[in-house]
Amino acid sequence: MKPTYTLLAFLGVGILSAQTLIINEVDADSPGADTAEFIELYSSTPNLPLDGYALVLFNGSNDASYASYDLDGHSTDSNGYFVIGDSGVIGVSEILNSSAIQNGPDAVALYQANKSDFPIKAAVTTTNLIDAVVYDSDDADDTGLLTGLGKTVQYNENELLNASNHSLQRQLNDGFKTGTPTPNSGNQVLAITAPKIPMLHIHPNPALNTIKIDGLNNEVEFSIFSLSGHCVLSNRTDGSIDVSRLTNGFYMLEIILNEEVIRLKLIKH
Ligand SMILES: [Ca+2]
Ligand SMILES: [Ca+2]
Ligand SMILES: [Ca+2]
Ligand SMILES: [Ca+2]
Repeated sequence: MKPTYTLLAFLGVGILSAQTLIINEVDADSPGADTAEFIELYSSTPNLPLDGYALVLFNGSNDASYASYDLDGHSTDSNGYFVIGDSGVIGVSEILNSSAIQNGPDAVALYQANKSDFPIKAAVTTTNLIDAVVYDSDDADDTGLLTGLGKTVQYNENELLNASNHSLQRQLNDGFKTGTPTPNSGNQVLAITAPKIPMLHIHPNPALNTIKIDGLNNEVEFSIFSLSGHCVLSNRTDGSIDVSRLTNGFYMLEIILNEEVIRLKLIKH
């Protein structure tokens, strides 16, 4: 029966190496006095017990913890979701304490650990780290949090200038995008991608007539797409683009650089 053992060994490796529990959505800034904040976890296995896991909130100002929660006794639901948040949030299973979720630059991290391992002001660490999200609301990247949690991308909850009504939602490609919150249910498939290569910047943005692309050293192909996905402008550029003919609104500027597609949000006004 050697083939069976080989198959089982293969499946075993697959199951062990797959990430079974992730941070799926973060809503740190909610309307008014921030009383609808939440963090959503997701397990590919339904009803996954959360014994042995702890959720830790890190403060970007000192790269140390400001709150931690033991998840023992909880489990994800039949769809794989678990929500910790304010009392009015749909599907909430664990209520946040008064320190709530800071609006960034801060981080949310999931550990195989106990709350007692992370007293207030415990330093960021990758030891026993399962998943982490570093986020902000129009703030500069916090290298202390990113490095301390082994991450390279910080996500902006205010990416579409609506942080209080949007949450950060994990997408299939593993990045986060912003949209109307979906606590305890599947994330939206969202069209606007947060810039993943931070060395390219558009200015001015919002733009009136001409935009300049900082960080571009050679001529590249570009396309500008409307929110509905229509290409409204396409050409080559060495750094400036005339956008005066675009109607006001949100666009996505797509640049092909070194065979990589870079997407940047553009607002025309
Ligand atoms: Ca929000
Ligand atoms: Ca910091
Ligand atoms: Ca908040
Ligand atoms: Ca969700």
